[in-house]
Amino acid sequence: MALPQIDEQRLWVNIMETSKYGAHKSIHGGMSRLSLSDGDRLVRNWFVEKAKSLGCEVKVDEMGNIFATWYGLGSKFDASPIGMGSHLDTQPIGGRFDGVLGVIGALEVIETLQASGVQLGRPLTAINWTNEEGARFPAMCSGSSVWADNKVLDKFHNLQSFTEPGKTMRSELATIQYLGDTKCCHVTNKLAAHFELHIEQATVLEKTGKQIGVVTGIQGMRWFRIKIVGAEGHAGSSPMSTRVDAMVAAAKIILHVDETARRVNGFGTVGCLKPASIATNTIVGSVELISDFRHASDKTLDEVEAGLQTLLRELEIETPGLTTEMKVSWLNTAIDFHEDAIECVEQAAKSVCGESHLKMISRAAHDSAETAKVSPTAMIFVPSRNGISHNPEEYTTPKQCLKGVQVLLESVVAYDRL
Ligand code: HGY
Ligand code: MN
Ligand code: MN
Repeated sequence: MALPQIDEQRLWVNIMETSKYGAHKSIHGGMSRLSLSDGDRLVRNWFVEKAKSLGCEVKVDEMGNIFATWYGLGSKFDASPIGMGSHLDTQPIGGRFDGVLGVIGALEVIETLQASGVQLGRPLTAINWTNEEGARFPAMCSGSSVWADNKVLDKFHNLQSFTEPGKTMRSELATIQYLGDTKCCHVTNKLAAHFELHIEQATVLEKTGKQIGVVTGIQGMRWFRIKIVGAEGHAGSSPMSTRVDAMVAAAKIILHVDETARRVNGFGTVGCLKPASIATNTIVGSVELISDFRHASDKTLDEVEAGLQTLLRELEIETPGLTTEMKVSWLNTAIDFHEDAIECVEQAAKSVCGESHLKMISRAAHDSAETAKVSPTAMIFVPSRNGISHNPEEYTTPKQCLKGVQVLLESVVAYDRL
């Protein structure tokens, strides 16, 4: 029986529908839908209502992860479902496709299969993972991390907002955990497999002219959270020779991260910088920053971490009175996905677009790095225009979205038939 085709128009309308929820940060239609914000609450409610309209059973767990399960024709109630997950939260000035395509695509797969009468042995679950971005609460993939290992629940519940004193994931979850009449409950981490459709957020597919990325793994990453303590002082009368300027130390760290990344052919960024004071005429007494560093080799990441520790010691020696402290606030080792799940994606890609697919690793991190710890997992990429993401200009065409969701549908069916 030929597999049903995704409805391009309905898919696009639903992707654009999510853009209504959250603040538009630019005329380009960029999105700002921080995790557990009002915009996130609204889009979650929309997702739950849509899933219920498809006859899905909807559950919300202690991290606010939403699981919408469809028991299709022939699926056994006791069979572990095949998950299709991603995230609806965005960066503070983000795009409209990062994460969204995977969540909307999952609903589209369920709706398309429902109408086709295709027999499936397993239920299908569309998943919205909480706080994938880690932009508001600085640790990525919070929801999927706790799903994969419930022992870290308290750690993530106690995550403090980086910019809103007193706000924690727990306090914000308390305001949104119950979506309509959907009750919060513990959802076991039993998925037969997890497939995530996502935009590539780089230019490999565009440069090679391929339509689909068969993603075989994700590079490693670490977030180094560094606190620098110096001393406030008068900008006009404090001699340069006796200053303990935390901002100058921060600047040296930022440059070190950039130079190191270029040297080891990695990816180094400081996107979070929080001085204790913001005043033109006062020397900054303390600064907190978080560096995001990524590389395909965990050994290189170890060396980068050691290099940063050495730099901090040097800064303390050259500036008497300065103290520093570094913690790793987020870490994912380089991860390989599962052969059988990759096989299903490759088979689906061939069916949808012939040879126009490419095996590749992901530079960006995803919830699939967490699900891969407990379930066979693989990912599907579609191109990003000029590789732009975490930016209002993020764009993928309706046709490219369609191809990706069709591959998601056919990957899921292929896995179900293994
Ligand atoms: O940071 C990442 O790689 C993901 O887009 N949150
Ligand atoms: Mn993402
Ligand atoms: Mn992202």
